[in-house]
This record gives sequence, C-alpha cells and structure tokens, in this order.
Amino acid sequence: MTSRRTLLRAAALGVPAATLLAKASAVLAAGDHVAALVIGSGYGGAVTALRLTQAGVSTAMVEMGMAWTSPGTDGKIFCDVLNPDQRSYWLRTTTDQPVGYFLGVSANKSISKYTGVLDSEKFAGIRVYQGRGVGGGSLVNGGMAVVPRRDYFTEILPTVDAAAMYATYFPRATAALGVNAIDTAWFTTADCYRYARVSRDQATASGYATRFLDNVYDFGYMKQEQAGTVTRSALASEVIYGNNHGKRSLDKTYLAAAAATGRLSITAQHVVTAVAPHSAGGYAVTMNQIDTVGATVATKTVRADRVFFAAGSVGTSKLLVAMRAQGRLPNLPAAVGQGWGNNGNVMVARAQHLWNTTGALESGMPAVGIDNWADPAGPVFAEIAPFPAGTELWISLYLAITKNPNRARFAYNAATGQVELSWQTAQNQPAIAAAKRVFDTINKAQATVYRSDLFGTNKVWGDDFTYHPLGGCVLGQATDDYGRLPGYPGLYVMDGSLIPGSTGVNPFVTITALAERNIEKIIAEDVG
Ligand code: FAE
Repeated sequence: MTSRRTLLRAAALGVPAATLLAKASAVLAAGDHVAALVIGSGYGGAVTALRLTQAGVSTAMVEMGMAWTSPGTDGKIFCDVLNPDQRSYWLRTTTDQPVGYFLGVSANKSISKYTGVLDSEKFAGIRVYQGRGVGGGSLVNGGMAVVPRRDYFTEILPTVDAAAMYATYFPRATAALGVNAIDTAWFTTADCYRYARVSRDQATASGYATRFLDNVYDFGYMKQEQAGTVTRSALASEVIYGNNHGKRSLDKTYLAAAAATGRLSITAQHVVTAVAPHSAGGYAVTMNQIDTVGATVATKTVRADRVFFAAGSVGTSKLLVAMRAQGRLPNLPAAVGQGWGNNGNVMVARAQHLWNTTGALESGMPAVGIDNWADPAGPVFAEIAPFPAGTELWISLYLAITKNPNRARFAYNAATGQVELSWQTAQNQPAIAAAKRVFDTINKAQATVYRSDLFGTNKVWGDDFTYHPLGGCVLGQATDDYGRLPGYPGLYVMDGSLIPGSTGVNPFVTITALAERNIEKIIAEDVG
C-alpha cells in the first residue's frame, strides 16, 4: 500500500515520471561513499530502490544501459520491430530477432553499433534476451503480469511462506506495478486482438482451457489506439525494442516513486565489473563508464556500505561467479552460479487456413494464454504471442512455458576472463516434447500445420533462446532465505537469479513480489 500511496502522491503533485527520473539522474565519482548501492534497474533493483529510499536510506543505482529519455531524430525514444535501427540492440551490427527468419531466409538487417535496449546475449547453447536501460526488462517485455499458480510456487520455493506471498507480497507487487485487466467485452471485437481470438477459439475447440492475462500496458490507452484517438504504440508494432506510449514500465512506476523520495540517484551507462570488501568497511564497487558504442571512457571505484545485486539472473550470476573465481569474494557458496534454467521456454508457430485471417493489425501486448499446466503428462502454459508485421500473415505464434527440469551452471573461464553458461540446446528437448503434445493436438483438430520457416530453414521449434532467464543464485541455496549472501554481511541478491530456473508463468510478477518480501525483512533486520 505504501507504494501505491507514493505513486498517488507523485501523480497528485502532477510531476511526470520522466521529470522525477531526470532529477535522480547522476554520475557516481571515483571515491564516493554511499550507504546502499543497487546494481541494475530491473524489477529486483527497482523494488529495492523504492523500499530503501522510503526507509530513509540514500540509494545509488548503477545501470549499464542508457536512461531512455531522449528522442531520436524521428522524434521517438524507441524504434518499432518493423524498422529496427541502432536503438534496437545492445552493441550489435545486425539485428538478432527472436523470430529471425521468414520463408527460411534470415530476416535480420544491419544496424549501427550502439547501446540499444535489447540484448541478445549469446552463450554456447542459448541466446538470452534481456533489457538494457533504466528499467531493465520492463522496457522491452510484453508486459504480461501473471501471478504463478500457488501449488507450483510452493513446489519451486518451498521455504517461502506462500500464505504471506499470496496475501501480501503479490498484491503489493501488482498494485505498485500498475497491473490492469483487459476489458473482455472489448477484446471480443477489437481488430488488434483478432490473432488472439483465432488462436484462443482453436485451442478451446481442441479441448484446451484458455485465460486472459493481466498486463502493465494501459488497456485504456490501447482502446484509444484502436479507436484512432491517440498515438499508437502497442498497435504500431512497438514491443521488444521498447514502447513509446502506454506501457507502465518501471521508470514510470517503482523508479519514479523512488525518485520522488529525493533519495535515489541513478548512474546510467556504467557497467559494474567488481565487488570486493573495502579496507575501510563495506564494499569496493568498481565500474566502467561506457559511451554509446560500448567503449570504456572511465573506470572508477566507489565504496558502499551495502550492495544489492539486481543485475538479472545472468548479470548477477556472472558477476558473483567471477568474483569468487578471482578471489575477491572467495567464500561465496558453491551454489552461486548453479540452478539456472530458461523457464522451459520454447516458441512455435502454426500456419492458418486462408479463411482464418489473423489480421494485419496485431497488438504487441499478448492478452490470452493456453493453460494446460495441470496436465501431469507435460505442463504447458502458452502465451498467444503477436506477430505484428503490419500485414496479414495467417500465422499463429506461441511462447510456451513448460516444466523443463534441466538446469545449467555458470563457470569462470580463467583463460578468457569470461563467465560461461553450461546450457546445451539439447537440454530444451523436454520443453519441445511438452509443447508438441499441445500443438500437435491443436493442429490435428484444426487440420493445420506448423510453420517451419521462422526459426531457421526447416526448423519448427524456437528452442535456442529464452526471454526468461531464472536462477544462478537460488534462494535458500546460494543465499539465505531472504537473499543475503552468506559470509558477506551487507551483500544481497534481489533479482530473478533467486528463482530456481522456473516459475511456470511469465516471471516478472514473481520476481517483484519476492523482492518485496525480501527487502521488507532486510530493512527490518539489517538496516538500522
Ligand atoms: P532485469 O529486468 O533483467 O534487470 C537487470 C538490469 O541490470 C538490466 O537493466 C541490466 O542492464 C542491468 N545490468 C546487468 N549487468 C549489469 C552490470 N554488470 N552493471 C550494471 N548494470 C547491469 O532483471 N516477463 C513477464 O513477466 N512478462 C512478459 O510479458 C515478459 N516478456 C518479455 C519479453 C522480452 C522480449 C524479454 C527479454 C523478457 C520478457 N519477460 C517477461 C521477462 C522479464 O522482463 C524478466 O524476467 C525481468 O526483467 C527480470 O527482472 P530482473 O530484475 O531479474
């Protein structure tokens, strides 16, 4: 409730989120001493920043990506998926689209190297998509705000009091995130959700349950987009490279509220490279300030009494594994770097009959899922995903979340100085098998076929990338039951790395609620 009050207060003052954030914008200097330093500005980091600043703690946030506040030459902050330019990808010279092919031919294009908003981080057996910028994954994601099934939450995090999570922390998280429900009557007629209706009706006719999904995209705004009374965003093919309107990303919610306290500073375009005990107490945090082509322009070390790792599952795990291997945090437990999973992600598409048009106009924000999670033979929760190409394609696309039991670990390679991830593409076979049962059934019932031209040449399954990296510093294994790193008082893990590889639904609500639970405890017990 506190967060909602703060948000309302900020709104009542009439202060736009961008103004609040601009005031918080800062650049840490070498030798600075801060009470709390938060690495990363995604969900875990934003919750941490809001609750610490509300508790009176001055908090310095460090983010490797840009503060996405200035429009480009086209007057827009973000580009759309049909016209990707340098703003789309993190330090790449070609795009690396998740659906990277069309008719079996690469659909990627050349771009200038730039600190763009979406990173496709390549490991040996998987590409991991992550947001880069103030707001982390909230800038690029589909906004789906899904509370996990309670029985599955209990299964993955048995030491966490589920009653408290569902009574207190999930509601707190969804309120502060600005989650809203779609008007289901409007859904039945809106052109922009024709694609979802076609997929939903076919799933239902094939014997599967479907459900509407809440979102942080303002559905009221989307209605106006459909009516043609406001500038289009979700209806203008804006999603994975950012939304210029409508989306309540973290810079507009948690981070704006934290900035409104006057106690938050955000240092963007700084990559944290090392954390180690400081001789004077607390921790020395070393970072590289980078320019927009990723070149280091300064290296600085600051001192922090407490450090909150919120660099995401991959970012936090890589950093901690490197610190242990390099002897800077040598006593970190062996569990640091372990228990990583892809939330069972696999993508697939079906070709529709010519008479089953999916529509030229597709909202970039998914609103419906096929819920076959209760099936013991292979749980699947599949989001009906958009393919916002601006033209009729007769394609039904899905992101399936499955219960893939396989896990991987991060390891430091001393020869290269890089942290590697052991995941092999073949480890995604259980995800394919589970999704195949569902979509084979739908295809059979609807007399349709898979598209095999979108993830490669003759490749049905998008099995070699994920949007949902989870784990690497699992709660209760790599940390104590609240994210404290054992042996290092004042070091905490706050992000998706705490969740053991799977949450059965899209993960950001789980990450946010768990961070709310943990920071409440940490503030009560550790922060005096
Ligand atoms: P995250 O949001 O990734 O934030 C970590 C931040 O730390 C990033 O801003 C990094 O740039 C920054 N960082 C990393 N390393 C460093 C460093 N060394 N120094 C300084 N900064 C650093 O972490 N989830 C849903 O629930 N619903 C969806 O609809 C959905 N759609 C998605 C669509 C896409 C395309 C993608 C990529 C993800 C999607 N997700 C979705 C996943 C969701 O965004 C993700 O689980 C969360 O963003 C993870 O939150 P964290 O706080 O763990």
